[in-house]
Amino acid sequence: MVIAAATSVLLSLFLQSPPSASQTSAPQTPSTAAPAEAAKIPQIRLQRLWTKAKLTRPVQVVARPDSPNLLYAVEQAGRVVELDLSNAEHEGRLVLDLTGPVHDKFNEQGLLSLAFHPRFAETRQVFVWYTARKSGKDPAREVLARLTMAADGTIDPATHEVLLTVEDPEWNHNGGTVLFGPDGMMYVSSGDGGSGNDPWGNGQNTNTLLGCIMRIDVDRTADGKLYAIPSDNPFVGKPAAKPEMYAYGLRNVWRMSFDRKTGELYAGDVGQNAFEEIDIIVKGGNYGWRPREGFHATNGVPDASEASERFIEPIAEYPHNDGVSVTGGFVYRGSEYPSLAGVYLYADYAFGTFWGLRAEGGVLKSQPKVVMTKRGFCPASFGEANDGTLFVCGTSPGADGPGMIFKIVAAD
Ligand SMILES: [Ca+2]
Ligand SMILES: [Ca+2]
Repeated sequence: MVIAAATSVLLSLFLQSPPSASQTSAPQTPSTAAPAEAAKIPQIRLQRLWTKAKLTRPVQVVARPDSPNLLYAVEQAGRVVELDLSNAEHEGRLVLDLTGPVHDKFNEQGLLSLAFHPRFAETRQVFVWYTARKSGKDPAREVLARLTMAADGTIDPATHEVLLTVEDPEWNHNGGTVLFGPDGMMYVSSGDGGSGNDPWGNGQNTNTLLGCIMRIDVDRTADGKLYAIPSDNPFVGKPAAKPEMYAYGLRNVWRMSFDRKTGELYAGDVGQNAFEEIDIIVKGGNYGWRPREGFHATNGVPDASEASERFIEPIAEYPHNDGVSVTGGFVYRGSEYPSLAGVYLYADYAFGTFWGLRAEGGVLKSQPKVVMTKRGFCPASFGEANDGTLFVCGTSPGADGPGMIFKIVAAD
């Protein structure tokens, strides 16, 4: 999936003895800690759901906006499985098989994300982001597509309409999350194209849709496309820039989410060989890749020795002693666990370490704290129910084991 390293390297990582909690140091950041009470971050534990559901490589779990109980597991190969929160015995129901157009030959390829339209009850629209193979005149690419859910809850692949494609030179770094913001716009994260160390310079190139976060309006059409560009997008009318672009300088934002209380967009940007980072994405922001990785200059790139006004620094990072592939999560806004309120949870896909932090206005208020470690579990994605309950899905043991979904529970 979103591993920075090749699978063989990942396997060697699993064979190393994992770092102990005492070795897991908090990132060095210039922020000062908030008062102790505000800074408290509880430990969490995971409560397994749907043990009878057979899931293969679930990479996302998404709530349906018009239902309190229906969740959808996105399987990387291209299937979507409906699960009912009111039925612990639920075995899951296959509602979409998109394995035809989806290409998932390599680890980071496949059906990567799904989003329901914010007015889903009215539109019945769902959106997907996936990798597609080179075919005829079509290059290898990422595809953003729209489908329509039928009254019986299934999605006919024949309703598939392609909104946007991004040509992609390599199998790795394909983004990507598709989701809607509080402004009703769609946001999509892409990867820098792939290989290693961004050999094409896509991260700093505003004239490609690789290495960025896009923002589009899927409720309008314009210029012969099935979407429109919001007039206040930061690169509208600028030379040598894509008007879809909202923020750039990103290596591979695998998972991102909006804080439903503050409207802030949190993104986990997967690092190269040294640091994983959490960013708060703002309009027009340049997040530094490839000159910077986490809070650090990268080797061999001029003019990157210190942060400049060109770059927005992350709010948190962790070094590759502590993990190698960040899975961005959610800010907890549910009511069931008041101690978790306002905590942003995220994890490392390879190490199974979970952290919590608190931030306000783009500034870190509580240093990241390890809130749980589940070795051998690969947390691919977090998910959020309509009531703010958080979930995490992934595979265990290793990347090819059975797929599992857990509810996140505050342990203290
Ligand atoms: Ca790629
Ligand atoms: Ca960065």
